[in-house]
Amino acid sequence: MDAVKAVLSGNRLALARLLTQIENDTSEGRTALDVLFSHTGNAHLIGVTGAPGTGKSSLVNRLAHFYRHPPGKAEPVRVAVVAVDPSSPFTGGAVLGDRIRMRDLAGDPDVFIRSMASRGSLGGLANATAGVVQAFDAAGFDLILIETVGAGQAEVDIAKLAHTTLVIEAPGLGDDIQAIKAGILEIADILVINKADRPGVGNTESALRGMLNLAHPSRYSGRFGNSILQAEGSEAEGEMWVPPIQRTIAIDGTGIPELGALIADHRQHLEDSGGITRRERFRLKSELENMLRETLVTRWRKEIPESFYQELLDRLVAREISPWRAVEELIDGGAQS
Ligand SMILES: Nc1nc2c(ncn2[C@@H]2O[C@H](COP(=O)(O)OP(=O)(O)OP(=O)(O)O)[C@@H](O)[C@H]2O)c(=O)[nH]1
Ligand SMILES: [Mg+2]
Repeated sequence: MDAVKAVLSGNRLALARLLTQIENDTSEGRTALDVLFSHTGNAHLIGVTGAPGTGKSSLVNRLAHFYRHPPGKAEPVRVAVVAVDPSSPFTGGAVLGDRIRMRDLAGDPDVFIRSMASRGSLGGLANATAGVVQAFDAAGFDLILIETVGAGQAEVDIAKLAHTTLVIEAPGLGDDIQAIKAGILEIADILVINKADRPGVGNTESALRGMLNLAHPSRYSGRFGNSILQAEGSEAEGEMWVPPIQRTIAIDGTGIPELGALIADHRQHLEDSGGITRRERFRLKSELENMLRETLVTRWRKEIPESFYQELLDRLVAREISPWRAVEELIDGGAQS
């Protein structure tokens, strides 16, 4: 396949075209991913998540710069950015963020930035994001930064997609404690307090430390770090990683080298502890399951006549049948038609 060859040899236009195919879930895109998959597994995937406006895009921009112009004698690496915005199909916020970044990183052939349009279900978006990440990985990008906004399932899905998850907080988002959800702490490998130039940064940091201690009372007994992965038994004792807290100011770059060093530390930790292998297995398992779920539902939905579905929904609303009964009838109905 010429398109695949072009992508593997670093052709940006071919890559851009492929990303569109993947996003639209075309058969061409799927075929390409089939071939490309054996070329993946080299990139370090970094999730960047947090509440709207905390400075995720600005930080991602700074980090991309840092990796392109590393301190000392370190070699620059190739960086891809995926901006996912499942919550706001209309604002075009992701696109605007792109333009800001484009201005800074424009013309660098080893940086590629892609915004994911919000369409279809969350599951569809997660699948498309996973596909885009695979394409970047196969195309030889060393680091892939994945930005998502919001608080909820999207963050959890990102944590499953990434090797290292950064959770971004900022001072002055109303009540400090309110802005910091325990759930989001659980997915964090590194906690970033951005906008450290703003008043209240000390309060935010102590609130975070308090939450960390509350969420993980057995902090030094091995139950710490990314607890989603731990819940799956994917991280064993002795792999303890205590999520560090780093202050940053994305507008002037303060704290970015330190953040870069923490990301490298986490990567090293995953490699030293063997956690990277377990994380990869868990990552691919959740990708597989998400895809399976999405595919089964889509396939089944095509087999069910819309009128039959609506009729059952009517009966459900009228309390004539229970949801469980409705599911059974829908599945049987699908089998009969
Ligand atoms: N004072 C200050 N402002 C910042 C800092 N980082 C980002 N900002 C500003 O905060 C605003 C939001 O920054 P973004 O980088 O777009 O934040 P975001 O989290 O990507 O926003 P969404 O993608 O919309 O959720 C912009 O006006 C930035 O210039 C910082 O460290 N200090
Ligand atoms: Mg943003």
